[in-house]
Amino acid sequence: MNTGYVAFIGRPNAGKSTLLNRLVGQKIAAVSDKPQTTRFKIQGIITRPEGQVVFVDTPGVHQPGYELNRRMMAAVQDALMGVDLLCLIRDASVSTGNGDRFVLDLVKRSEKPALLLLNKIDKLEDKSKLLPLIDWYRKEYEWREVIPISALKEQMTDVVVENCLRYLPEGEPIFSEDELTDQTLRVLVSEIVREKVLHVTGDEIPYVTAVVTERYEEVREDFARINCVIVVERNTQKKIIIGKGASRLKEIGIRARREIEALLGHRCHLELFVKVEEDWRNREQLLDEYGLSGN
Ligand SMILES: Nc1nc2c(ncn2[C@@H]2O[C@H](COP(=O)(O)OP(=O)(O)OP(=O)(O)O)[C@@H](O)[C@H]2O)c(=O)[nH]1
Ligand SMILES: [Mg+2]
Repeated sequence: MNTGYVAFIGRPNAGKSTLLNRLVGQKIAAVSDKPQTTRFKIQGIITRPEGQVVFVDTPGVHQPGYELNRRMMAAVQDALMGVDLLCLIRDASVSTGNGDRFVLDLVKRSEKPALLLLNKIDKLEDKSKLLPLIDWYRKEYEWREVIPISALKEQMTDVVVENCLRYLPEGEPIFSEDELTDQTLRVLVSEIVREKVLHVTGDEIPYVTAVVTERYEEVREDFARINCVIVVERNTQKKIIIGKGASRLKEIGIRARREIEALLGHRCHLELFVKVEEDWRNREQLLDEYGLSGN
């Protein structure tokens, strides 16, 4: 049986986390149409009779501006080093840019076996547009396979699993069969809240928001009390998140609670606070506290 680690790497918004969630069959990574949604490594595990694959979702590759971003890129490097196989995930519906060259160079430098996954093919009316893209990438690296997929529509995702299993080394399973992720409930909860913040707010907020689960208490077997803190950098941003008459914060709370309850399989009380921490993205101690350690 084959077993091992497979890292997803690519530019922001390529669909890495969408694919992770689809393959595992459960929402474990936040997804949004805003870039830099993922901030740390997230493992998703699938176990089949033929073997076990531990997928490692990573932050989208970008130029670091803050200490937070530097740590996000350290997490990418860490994943590159620590896995048996890479999947470069490329949004096939956008044209090639410097960012793609940069990601490709990371793969080349790793010298690891890699699959090229051309994602979002559901957006391509004319599938022959894939051919020049495949040509371009084939000239640059010896891909074990090139697979056009749609993570969103779950097209060809089984083929991804088959091929990962094929190219992983022989070995015994690392995790037990019922384990789906390495993420704790607290982190899953805070990521659900952060995702809802991204969905409900506009373009400025994504980069300046962190969410921490400060209290998680199973009051009864079928009821939990949860407090999350939404951290922003300025008072104006706090106002945006709270909204008129707290309408936006309520909306975030309703959407997050719905998903948290589905995850837990029972009801919960979710309380949200918004807190201002100036320049938190550059403060090492706060980043450590928020679980953004970079490895
Ligand atoms: N049409 C289409 N949209 C997709 C597909 N896969 C992902 N998306 C969308 O692309 C956006 C980004 O998806 P994510 O999964 O968050 O992308 P990511 O690569 O994890 O992004 P970062 O975490 O920022 O690096 C979301 O709006 C997804 O719904 C796909 O196959 N087809
Ligand atoms: Mg992501």
